[in-house]
Amino acid sequence: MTEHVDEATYDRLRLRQWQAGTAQGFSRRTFLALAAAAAGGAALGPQAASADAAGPIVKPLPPDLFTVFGSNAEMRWPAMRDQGYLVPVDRFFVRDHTSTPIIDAGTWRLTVDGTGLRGGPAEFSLADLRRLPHETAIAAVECAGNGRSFFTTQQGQAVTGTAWRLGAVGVARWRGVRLSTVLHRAGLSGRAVDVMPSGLDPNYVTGGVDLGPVRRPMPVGKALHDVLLAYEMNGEPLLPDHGHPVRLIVPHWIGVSSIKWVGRIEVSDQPLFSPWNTQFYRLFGPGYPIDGQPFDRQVIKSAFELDFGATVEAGRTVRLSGRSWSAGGPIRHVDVSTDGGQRWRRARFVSASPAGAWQRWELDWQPTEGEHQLLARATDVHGNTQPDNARYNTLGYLFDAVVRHPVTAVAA
Ligand SMILES: Nc1nc2c(c(=O)[nH]1)N[C@H]1C(S)=C(S)[C@@H](COP(=O)(O)O)O[C@H]1N2
Ligand SMILES: [Mo]
Repeated sequence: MTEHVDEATYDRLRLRQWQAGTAQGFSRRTFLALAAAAAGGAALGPQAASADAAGPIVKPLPPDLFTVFGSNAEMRWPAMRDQGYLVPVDRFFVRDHTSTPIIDAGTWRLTVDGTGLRGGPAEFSLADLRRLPHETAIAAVECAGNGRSFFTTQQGQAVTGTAWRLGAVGVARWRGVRLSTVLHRAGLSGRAVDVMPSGLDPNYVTGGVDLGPVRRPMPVGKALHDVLLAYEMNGEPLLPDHGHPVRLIVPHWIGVSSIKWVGRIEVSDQPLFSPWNTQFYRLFGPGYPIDGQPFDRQVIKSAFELDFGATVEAGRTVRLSGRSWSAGGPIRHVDVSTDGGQRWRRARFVSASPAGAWQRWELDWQPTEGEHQLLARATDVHGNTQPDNARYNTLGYLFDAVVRHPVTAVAA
């Protein structure tokens, strides 16, 4: 069966194929026509989707747990302070391109079709999937734009898209069937190259153009390697907002790969493209190729379990806590500064991280009265570490730099 090529090789190859105009599904010509149309009208960009007045997200979004941006809601980090390893579903971030659909699990079907199958389309009901061997995996889902607002507030750079702080990430225990099991049942052929799941949520319309259902391809090697078709999150059926009845979980890849409300999976013997790996989710900007640099993997980040601008008590020991995570591998160590980056101390790990999805840590601190800047810098087992500055790209993806976190210590 096809080997699991590394993402860099896959991305380089797809960029060349895209530039050569050999794109199935969404051609470079369509892309250029759209870009020209958009130049005369509304700006292109994921933020352009209008938020539905009826409320695009179904679950409650209490202000102590979430900051809401239209059809997106980020978790407020203090909500994790007294929690265990997993993010409870009531505070897990939501990112909808349009709105959460309500899907009847009884009539839902998954269609698998395309030139990468030996025969015709295959259909699966939820009961069919539940009868197949199941697996559980603890994995993070993180939006590629998590941390985007710091390009502006910390680096003074203009970016478009939802102004996330650091709460567009969550770790959960997912249960479902391996995508490889379903693809083999559907008659996967040895000629299959790409696999593209699409969602059943409303089509994404931006700049007056209907871009169709949210969908994004991956190489067959990744699809067979570690991808799950999940129907449970933290031991319960998925909530509507998180993809009920079935979503993909694509470990280590940017959140948009983990298609929610999956209804169709196209398997192709040709490279596939969609707006979500061409006009969005590419790195554009000075120093990147004109057509954008494709990418799939997340980077490395850290967050304090504290609000930005939080108030703490001066003169007493404050237990700082936080989490760090890297798509490159488990975290090896985390260094924390409480004085704007002059002196650094190593944080102590809170329990092991068997799943490797993220690492909890803490550090005691005795603040003096006044304003302080907290910083946390993680390093993973492969030596990936957080830089002082994230590499600029106009859509504001992959912010990996150390974030400056202001707090005020006041006398009791
Ligand atoms: N069908 C569909 N799948 C989707 C999306 C969407 O809008 N529609 N959003 C994607 C993006 S950009 C992210 S970051 C994750 C968010 O998953 P969550 O809402 O469960 O946290 O879902 C992804 N899957
Ligand atoms: Mo995302």
